[in-house]
Amino acid sequence: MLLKRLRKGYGKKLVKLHAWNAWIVAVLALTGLVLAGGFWRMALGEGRVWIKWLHVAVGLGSLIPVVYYLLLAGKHWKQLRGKRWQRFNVVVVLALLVGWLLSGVVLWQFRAFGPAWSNPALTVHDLLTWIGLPYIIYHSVTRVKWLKEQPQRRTVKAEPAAAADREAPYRDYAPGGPQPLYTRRGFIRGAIGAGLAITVGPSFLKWLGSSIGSGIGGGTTEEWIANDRNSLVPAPQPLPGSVPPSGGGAKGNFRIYTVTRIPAFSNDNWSFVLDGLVSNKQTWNWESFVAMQRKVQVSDFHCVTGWSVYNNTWEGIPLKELLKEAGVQNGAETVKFYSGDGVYTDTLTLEQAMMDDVMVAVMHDGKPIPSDMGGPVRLVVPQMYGYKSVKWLNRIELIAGTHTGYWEKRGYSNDAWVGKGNGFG
Ligand SMILES: Nc1nc2c(c(=O)[nH]1)N[C@H]1C(S)=C(S)[C@@H](COP(=O)(O)O)O[C@H]1N2
Ligand SMILES: [Mo]
Repeated sequence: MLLKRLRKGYGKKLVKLHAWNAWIVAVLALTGLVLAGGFWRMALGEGRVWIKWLHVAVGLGSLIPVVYYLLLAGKHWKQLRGKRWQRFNVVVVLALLVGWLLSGVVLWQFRAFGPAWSNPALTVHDLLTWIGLPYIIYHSVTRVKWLKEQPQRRTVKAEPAAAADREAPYRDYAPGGPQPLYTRRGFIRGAIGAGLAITVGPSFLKWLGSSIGSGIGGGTTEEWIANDRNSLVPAPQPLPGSVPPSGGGAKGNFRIYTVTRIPAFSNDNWSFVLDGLVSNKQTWNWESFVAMQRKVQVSDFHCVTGWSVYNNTWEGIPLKELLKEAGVQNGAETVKFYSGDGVYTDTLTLEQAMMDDVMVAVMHDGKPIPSDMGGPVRLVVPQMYGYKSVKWLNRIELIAGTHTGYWEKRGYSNDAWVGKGNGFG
């Protein structure tokens, strides 16, 4: 029987399994943190897409040890009779792996599932990481051999110690529960636990606050201007549809993404250019730009990494109107958008650019768009994934032929429609 064969040499197998699992979790943790960390968006560029595939592949691969363990689990479980702490540990690790795997599959196939699935999947994936990673770090650090051994036993020669260590994965901390705090080991574990709580805790609470809370912070327009790195004057005066926001206030939070440092602008160095294959090339300064007629619209915003912000009230100039004013010439095929960060670009076809809801936005929920969200001016393309919504927009050029945008160059699909994909974008 398969099971019987599996169980032969089962002790060694469990040790190996444990080691494999540790490596898988380590790789997933590292790649996952790189993918989530804003810093790496700048530093990695194309490498980020490879890391994403590595993360997905290893993540899918984690199914193997899980299934393998489940085949051996019966025997292991019996062996752990009475060892509540160890049984608890097994259940936690299994639950983490399965939870990460399921939510990860949804995030990987975000287009097939759509935002209604990918939003909760991302929350679950994050939550498991916030709980699971510190748990696993604690688990592995406190199990390092020297922590487990009594001071006098640490003098034992290398050979037997190594042999004893092989039993480590299923030796208990202490029968029946964790060590009391007043022993040396208990104290060190407690210290490590506290250290983790102190380092991870604040970011966790921040994340928790932002997942539960809605919208970006409160405050008045004056406060925003005073605190923002873009000090452009005069501030745009919101239309009635913006104050109060006709969408009722955004639900959810933007994760701030940038591939450069966040650029800062002032009246002196900011301009907006519309050029290329148009009859009236134009350059605006801030004063003339805020003087243009704006509109208000409510829309949802979706990112390919799984998060969405619903009911955004954007106020700005419909791109359609700008293009009409400019007089698009025959031969223009693509609308190319430049970010004032000097690096990021993206495109829409002329036809896509003429959609009613594509907006050159200057206000969000009745306030000037803060610099980290792409202010003073950002593009908003509600029907497409967020990477089309170029932040710090300062130039629109009409070109013949095509151009490949920043993320498209790095593996993202040029087709960014939300909810129209085939699942393999
Ligand atoms: N200039 C610039 N624009 C950008 C990006 C960027 O990194 N740089 N990221 C894009 C992506 S992938 C998304 S999801 C949204 C995120 O907008 P937010 O940072 O306001 O949340 O901006 C898009 N526009
Ligand atoms: Mo995105």
